[in-house]
Amino acid sequence: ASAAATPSSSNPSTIVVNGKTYKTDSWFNVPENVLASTSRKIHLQKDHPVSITRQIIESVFPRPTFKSHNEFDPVVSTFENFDSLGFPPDHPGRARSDTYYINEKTLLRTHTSAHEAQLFRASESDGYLISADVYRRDEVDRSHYPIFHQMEGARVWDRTKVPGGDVAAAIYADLERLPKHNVKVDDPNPPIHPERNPLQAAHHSAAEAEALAAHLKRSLELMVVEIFTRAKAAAAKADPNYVDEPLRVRWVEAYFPFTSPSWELEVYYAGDWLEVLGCGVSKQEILIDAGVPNQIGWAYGIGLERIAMLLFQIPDIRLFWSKDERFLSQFAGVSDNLDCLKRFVPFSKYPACYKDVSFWLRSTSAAGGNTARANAHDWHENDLMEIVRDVAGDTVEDVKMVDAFTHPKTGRRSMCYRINYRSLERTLTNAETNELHDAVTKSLVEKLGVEIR
Ligand code: FA5
Ligand code: MG
Repeated sequence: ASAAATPSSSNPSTIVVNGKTYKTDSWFNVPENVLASTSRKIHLQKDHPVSITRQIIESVFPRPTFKSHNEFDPVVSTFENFDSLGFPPDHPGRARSDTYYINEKTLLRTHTSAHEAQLFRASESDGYLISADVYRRDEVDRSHYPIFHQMEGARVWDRTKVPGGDVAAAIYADLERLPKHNVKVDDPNPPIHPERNPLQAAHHSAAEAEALAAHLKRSLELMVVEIFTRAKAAAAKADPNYVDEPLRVRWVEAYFPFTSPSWELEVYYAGDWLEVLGCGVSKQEILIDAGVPNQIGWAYGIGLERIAMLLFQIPDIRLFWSKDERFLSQFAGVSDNLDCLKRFVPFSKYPACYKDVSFWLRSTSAAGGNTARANAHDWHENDLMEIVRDVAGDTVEDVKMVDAFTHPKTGRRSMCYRINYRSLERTLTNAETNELHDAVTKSLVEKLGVEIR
């Protein structure tokens, strides 16, 4: 029910992802640069910081309890990505303004949770990990990119297989076997809240849900402790005067259609709380649908770039996609020896060049046809973000709205965005930046039908 950035007239009728061919239809909205990145697999590239981060987290969730799956294809069905997880039909995540569709029933996964049902069904181990590239139409800035990586983790217990049939006691016994840590954790809310974060009363006793919550939280706290211990060691090696700030983490209540109760874990970093993962007690319907009704368990989804940025002090998410040796060579040898981790040393930044673009949105009556037409009623900022990315690629550092107003007489809406052009690889010439900006402006007019002011 929303605008696609690409007019259907210019869409290819089939596309190829990782060697497989897919038919497109009017839902297709994947730009070339995003399609091209589906083959990069940087989470598996030796000595790449995303891959190193994956290895460190995997070490906290070891075999044989956890089995890793790192090669799942990014193309999944709407059923796998949404329906199997209980997303309602009108959930905003399904909109074409937020998600990359290949056709009406096929998309680039927006999260690793798309593979939960199949692995619960396979039931090969007591737990699993999935690391993979995920895709979202999103804003453009230092911490957001249309492709990033997640690691999913899940752990289950089978009621019929635990000693004495007391699954809560079995979970607490496993919790006792986990290491302890002495990091300060803020967790002010009760594990279960009747309205805000409810127990699945039809399926779990409060004692079971509390046992799962305690095991889940300790497991993820240990993961963060592992990351920060390594980050601190690397920082101290780089700077003998390094004074470490004590790690602070907190649990906040959250909502996901496929867990209840649910939480997010935040880490205090550079003066602010940063969300690093979402998690919760798996909805029992998913396990029942997967044919394992006797199992109960927890699941989490973590952003690997967010963790890698903390671990290596990497300031800009675009760097993960760089093929520049000044970036990649800094991590050489780490995949084979996680203890020789080094902090990232930024290379000099090239100058930024700011350009504004101001335009009127089309009035609603002028909008029509099947192509995307940005009128005030149907304006999706992500459409603009994607056009900027599509034209200017990684030479755009960020895009910010600097002004918006509605004309008091005509009712037309005007917007102004400021685009920061900066290459990670060289100084852009003024002529070059102007050319890019002209191309962005032209594309905004063509694809969104805006009128430049
Ligand atoms: C999810 O994607 C859920 N599937 C997580 C989950 C799994 C919950 C299992 C419960 C059980 P969310 O959209 O919040 O949730 O993303 C999870 C993490 O991915 C975030 O905490 C963040 O670390 C990372 N992330 C999300 N969006 C971006 C982005 N645009 N760029 C980089 N990292 C992101
Ligand atoms: Mg979130």
